[in-house]
Amino acid sequence: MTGATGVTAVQRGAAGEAASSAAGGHGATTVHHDDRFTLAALGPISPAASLAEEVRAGLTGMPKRLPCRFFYDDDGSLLFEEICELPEYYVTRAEHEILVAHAAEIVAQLPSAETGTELVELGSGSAVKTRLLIAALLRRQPGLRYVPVDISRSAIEESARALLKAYPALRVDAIAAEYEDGLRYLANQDVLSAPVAGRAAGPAPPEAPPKLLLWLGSNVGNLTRAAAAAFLRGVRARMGRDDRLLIGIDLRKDRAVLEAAYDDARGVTARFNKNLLRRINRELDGRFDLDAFAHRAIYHEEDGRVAMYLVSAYPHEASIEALGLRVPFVTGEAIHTEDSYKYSDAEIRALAAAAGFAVERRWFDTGRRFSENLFRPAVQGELA
Ligand code: AVJ
Repeated sequence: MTGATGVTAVQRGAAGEAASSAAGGHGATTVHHDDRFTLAALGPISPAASLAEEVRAGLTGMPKRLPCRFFYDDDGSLLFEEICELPEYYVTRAEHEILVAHAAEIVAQLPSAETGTELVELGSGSAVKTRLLIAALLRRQPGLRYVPVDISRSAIEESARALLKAYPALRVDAIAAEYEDGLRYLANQDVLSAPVAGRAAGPAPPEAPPKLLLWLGSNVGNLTRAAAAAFLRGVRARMGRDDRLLIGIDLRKDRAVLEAAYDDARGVTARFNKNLLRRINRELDGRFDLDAFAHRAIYHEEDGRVAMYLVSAYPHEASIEALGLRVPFVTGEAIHTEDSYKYSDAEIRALAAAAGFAVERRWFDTGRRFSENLFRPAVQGELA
C-alpha cells in the first residue's frame, strides 16, 4: 500500500497504554492508518483555558486583551494562509527562500549517523518549507521518519496524507498534542521502543537515531522573550546530544516594513484580526459590531514587538450572551490581540544561551529579513 488511504484499525490497547503511562498518565489513542502512517492523539495534561474563560478574563480586565491562539479556527487558518501570500508579508517568502537555497547545506550540517536522521516538526508542515527539508534528507538517506506534532488532528492528517503520497520512502508517525506533551511522549517512546528481551546477551539496544527538530515560521514570535526561553528549555530537556533544532526567527527591521506586514493594503490581516470577534459572536452568542472596530498594527521598537489591536471607533457597548457579559468601550479603546516579537542577532544568541543551546550555524535570505538558526544542545559547562 503506498498512499495513506484509510484507517485500518483503531487501537486503545497495549501499545497505547504503554505509551500513555510513559507520557505521564493521560490517555493516548493510537490510530494506525497503515504501515507508513500512525497517529497518536494525546489528551492534554493540563488543558489550556477555553475561549469562554479567556474572553471573560481578557475583556473584563484592563487593558482589554484576547489571546492570539484563538485566531486559528477554520476561517482564521484560511485567512492566515492568505496572509502568507500577501506582498507585504515577507516572512513566509523569506524563510522559503532560505530553505530553497540552503536545505542541502542544512542537512549536511547534521551529525551523520548510520541510522539516518529523523525529522520532528512542531506544527504540522503541509507547506513547501517542510518538503524542502524532507527532500534534502531523502537525498542522503534511503528512508525517513517524519513526526509532526500539532494540536490540530485534522491539520496533521491532511498534511500527512499529502506527504505520504508525494514521498514513497517516507513514514509518518504523527502526534496530535500540545508541543510539550508531544515531545515528552516522543522521548518516552524512544526509550520504550528499544528491545528489552535478550539485552544481557545480545548487542546493545540500538540508540534512537538523531533528530532534527523543526520550529519554523517565527512562531516563537508569539511568546514573550522569557516564555520563549522557558519553552525552549523544555524542548532542550527532551533532546539528545546529536539532536538539533532548526528554528526560524524573524529579525528586527524598519518600522515601515514591519507595520505594513501586519496591516496590508488589501485588509486581509484586518479580517484575520476581526475574525476573533466573529468567532466570539458565533461560539459565545456575542453581539460585537465588527464595523465599530479598526485594525491597528504598531511596532514597539524598544520591545522589538509588533502588536495588533482592535480599536473602538466610538463609545459603545458589546455583549456576550453566553457569558452574561456587557463590555463597554470608549473611543480609541483597544483590545490587544497579538504580539509578534522580532529578534536581533544578539537577542537570538541570548535566547539560545538562556535555553541551554549553542548556535551552531545560521542562514539568511538575501534581504537579511529572516533567519534560520541551527541550535545544538550546549554541553555541561559550555559557555554558549
Ligand atoms: C504565525 C505567529 C508567525 O506573527 O507573523 C501574521 C501570525 N499575525 N500576521 C506572525 C500573524 C498577523 C504570525 N505567526
